[in-house]
Formats: sequence, structure tokens, C-alpha cells
Amino acid sequence: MEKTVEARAHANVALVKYFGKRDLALNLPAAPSVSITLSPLNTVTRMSFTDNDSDEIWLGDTLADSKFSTRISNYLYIFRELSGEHRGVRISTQNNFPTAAGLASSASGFAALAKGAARLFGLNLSEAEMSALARRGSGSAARSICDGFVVWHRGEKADGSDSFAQSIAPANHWDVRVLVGVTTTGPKDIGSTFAMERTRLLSPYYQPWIQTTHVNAAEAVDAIEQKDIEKLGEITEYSALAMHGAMMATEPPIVFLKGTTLDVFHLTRQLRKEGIGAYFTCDAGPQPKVLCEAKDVMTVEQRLREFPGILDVIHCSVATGATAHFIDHES
Ligand code: 2P0
Repeated sequence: MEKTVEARAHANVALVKYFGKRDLALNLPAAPSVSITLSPLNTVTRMSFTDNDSDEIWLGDTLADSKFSTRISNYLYIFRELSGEHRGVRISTQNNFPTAAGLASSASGFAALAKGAARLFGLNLSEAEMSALARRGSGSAARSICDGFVVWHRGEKADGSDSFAQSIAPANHWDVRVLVGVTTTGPKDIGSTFAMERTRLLSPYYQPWIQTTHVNAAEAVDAIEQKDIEKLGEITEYSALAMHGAMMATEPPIVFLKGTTLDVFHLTRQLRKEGIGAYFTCDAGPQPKVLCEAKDVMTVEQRLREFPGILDVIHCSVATGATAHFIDHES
């Protein structure tokens, strides 16, 4: 019986967003980004070698379609080259949250896959090397490798070896929460990679967006170190709105925000008027996310749950980085 690896990685939410690449093939970002690794949103992936050279990819109980399987097989080629091992791999992967609805499933998915594949293929890698490999699968996956509060460096090198994420502070550094307001569970209309490229090529606000992101990333790191929720929250809102502003200024425009998403942004402003430190963010999808400290979370969650258009609320805490280990039983 082939040995099975079980890998687990959490999703992450960017407070300072990654939105634009300096290299499309290597997923090299045009600017740094800053994130929080989030529990309970995770991907669990089991992997073992097959007795032939074909890969077999399962999404839960369903065999993946050829487009998805090809993306995974192409990605595994990196591990085959590094290890010299060319056997096929059987993979079964499961998210505990909706896929492709702006909840960063590719981040936890590729982080778990990278971590599991490194273990299966017997590669002994540093966390920075691990993060850079996860990045090749999906940019934001670089951050899901790491513990707690995370910065992903832009890097300067053409080969991307200096573009990896690292923890700024561990998960227990500061008890902040992120409440994800679920407005829809269906797949989104356009993918974030496509939206990013179109924004880079067509938005007149792309260069200013990238310039401000450099400054905001450095300030967000300081705010996290100082546990300054007001400073971090203001940067977080600015980054999300500036990213959406840049993409909305393409022709034709890219608009992920729905009415409910924007209404939740105004809810956070109202909460702040009431003295509660709640701050809005949103990724390439319609789900609003609200950042606050643990002391305020019960109030913020209640207000979000009763808000019109919010179907559900996922209450997230700061999580540790990705793990992988061999398990005894058959996958
Ligand atoms: C982020 N997003 O920083 C930003 C904010 C979406 C909006 O990273 O092309 O799936 O695979 O590198 O990582 C989502 O983009 O894109 C993302 P690729 P990815 O979280």
C-alpha cells in the first residue's frame, strides 16, 4: 500500500491586497501584500503515488474535470523536476467552504497541495522555498503557507526566488477576528487572475494603485506589530476600495461588489460611529469581510447576521500555517 500524505492549509484574507503581476507565468506580484491566515476556512488534501504515470484528481467524491486536472498535473511537474520522481499521484482534496466565490479557495488549495507534494516527493524545503513553490500554483497561496500575520514580499529577481511570504507575527500575537458575510454561494462570473491582468493592462489607476500598495504594506506591518486596529483597519479599507476602484475603471468595467457588499461597508462606518472598531474588506467576489478585535466581535457578528442580504456569517480567527504528514491508513 502506498503511503498517504495528508496536508492542511487555511485560507487567508489580504488586508493589503495583491492585485497585479510583474510576471504572469511565475505569479510574481507587482507589489507586496499583507494578510491574516484564517481558521476555520481550510483545505484538506490527501495524496499518494499511483502505480503508473497518470495523475488522478478528486474534488471530494467527484473526479475533477480535465481543465482542473491539467492545471494540477502541470503544477506537479515542478515537484517531479525537483525530486526526479515521475510516478503519477492520486489526490483527493476537500474545502470546508464554497469554492470560487471570493473566499480564496485557490490560496488554501495550492498551499495544501504544495505542502503535501513537498512531503510526498521527499523535498526538504525551508518555509520561504515552500511559500515560493505554493506561489507558482496561485499567488495568494504563498501567504497560506505561513502562520498568523503574514507579508508576501514582491521580490526583485526575475526567477521569483525572493518573492515569498513570511510571518510577521504568530497567530497568538493578537486576537483579531474576520467575519465573512456570505451573500452568494455560487461561482463568480470572472476569475481573479483574468480580472488582475485586465486591470493591469486597461485601468488608468493601475500604476497609482501599485504605488500606494507599497506604502500601505509597510504601514500595515507596523500596525500589526503595534496591535493598532484603527491604523490597520483604515489601511485595510483603503486597500480594498482602491483595488476595486482600479478594476472598476477598466473598459469594460469589472464590478465584483454587489449592493449588499457596499451596504456592509456603510455598516462598518456606522459601527465606528457607535465606538466599535469594525473595518471592511472585500476580495474578487461579492462577500464582504469585517475585521475587528475579539472584544467587539459579538456585537459586530450580531449586526452582520441580522443585516439584509447576508445569508450566513463565517466567524474566522487567526490561524497557523500549513502542515503535512504521512497518515497510516489508506486514502
Ligand atoms: C489577495 N486576490 O490579495 C487578492 C485580492 C483577490 C483580490 O490574491 O492569479 O487566486 O492565482 O495568483 O491568488 C486572488 O488571486 O491569483 C487574490 P493568481 P489568486 O488576496
